[in-house]
Amino acid sequence: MAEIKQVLMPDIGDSKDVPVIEIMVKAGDTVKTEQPLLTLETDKATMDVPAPFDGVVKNVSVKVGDKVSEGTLILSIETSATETSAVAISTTPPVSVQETANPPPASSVAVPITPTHLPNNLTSKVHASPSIRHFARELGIDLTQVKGSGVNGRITKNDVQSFVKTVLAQSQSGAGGGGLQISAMPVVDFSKFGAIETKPLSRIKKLSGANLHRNWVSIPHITQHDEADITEMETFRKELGEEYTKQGIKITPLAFLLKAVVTAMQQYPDFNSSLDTSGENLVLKKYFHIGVAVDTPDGLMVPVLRDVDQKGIVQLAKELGEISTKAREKKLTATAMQGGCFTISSLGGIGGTAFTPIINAPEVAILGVSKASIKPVFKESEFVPRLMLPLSLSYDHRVIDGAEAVRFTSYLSKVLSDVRRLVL
Ligand code: CAO
Repeated sequence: MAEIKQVLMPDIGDSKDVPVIEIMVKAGDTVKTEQPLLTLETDKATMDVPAPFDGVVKNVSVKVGDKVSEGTLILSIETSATETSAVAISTTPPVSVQETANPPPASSVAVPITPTHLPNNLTSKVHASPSIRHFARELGIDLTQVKGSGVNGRITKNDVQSFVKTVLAQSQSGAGGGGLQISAMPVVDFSKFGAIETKPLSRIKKLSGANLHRNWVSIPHITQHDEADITEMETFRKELGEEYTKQGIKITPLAFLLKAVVTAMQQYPDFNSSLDTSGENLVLKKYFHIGVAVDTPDGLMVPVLRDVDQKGIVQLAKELGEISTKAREKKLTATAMQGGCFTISSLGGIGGTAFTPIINAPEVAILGVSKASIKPVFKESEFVPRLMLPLSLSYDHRVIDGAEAVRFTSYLSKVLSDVRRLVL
């Protein structure tokens, strides 16, 4: 049969009129033996008063700020039939809680108070009960980071839970991640300084933004700049252009770049790899699918050209035209953007002298291309005008060393300077 039992304050040594600083239960709560009911604070320690047995709290007789001494009624608990019979044998008179230092007689069901001693000088910035400290330890929370909302800045369970929620929300919103401690962006009311208008980001920008951010913060990027003398390549390209324009194929420097990049990847196979999930092995790919960044009105898209090693310049130029049109008309399928080994981002049709492209993970490198321009180059004792193409190779420094990167760009530059090498 269920029975209602009173829980009284036990002997707490010399301390009298000890303030209750936190109450963890309320009427109706089911409690288990040793579950903390409330916390007291003497001038030397904070103590949790645990439940002496399982049951349901019927009534809490104290409130935060009340002062309790030995014998004060704390609360009453309704025990279940099984519990009652077990307790009945061992309890006379009403159940009380006692300190560990003063073990209860065998016939009692007394449960020890669990004290945490404060430093002698009371300079500890953290005010939290043992149960809260235990809770925080389980979650790996450093309590010095948590702001207490209880009496005298005491940290409550709610404070710890709110702290965890805030940290999670920050990492999900991209404010940090992977253990990075990044302070939140300042919130600025721009309208205080002048007229403004709010324009939502496109769906593509939102999706690619999250990936770009992840790649930027999680990959140690280095960008190697170089330039290639494409004077002869350009003469050849123009000759081809005259021939193929009639067939509706536009041959831009990018078709040559695709082919030259693959030749360099064959020479330096680490550029055609990805780190496996353990981060301890490289997965080397034997195929050559190259992604091309395409600027569309809705944002950047990266369709992938398959088996570039098996295709000629004209075929690549044709496919380039097709995929960029599809991208701009939003007709690309998800599959068309998968499986890339390396990416080329060409801004050469627009301008610029160099930039630092962001690696398209899990690839390990990306080639940025800026606008070719005629420059004086010192050759055989005189300056001659040459068409120079700026190259910016960003690479994952966990996989590729600086020396290998500059060997890659030097090789690429050599191939572009003499495109006959593409057929070797
Ligand atoms: N130097 C000088 N001229 C160049 C050049 C270069 N590196 N690359 C292209 N050009 C020329 C082309 O020959 C063409 O000239 P003509 O019309 O006189 O023949 C003109 O610039 C325009 O070329 P294009 O841009 O139409 O073609 P492309 O093959 O070079 O590029 C594509 C195709 C889809 C990659 C490009 O249109 C594009 O979208 N680029 C932007 C990519 C991007 O946004 N990257 C940024 C990623 S980081 O945010």
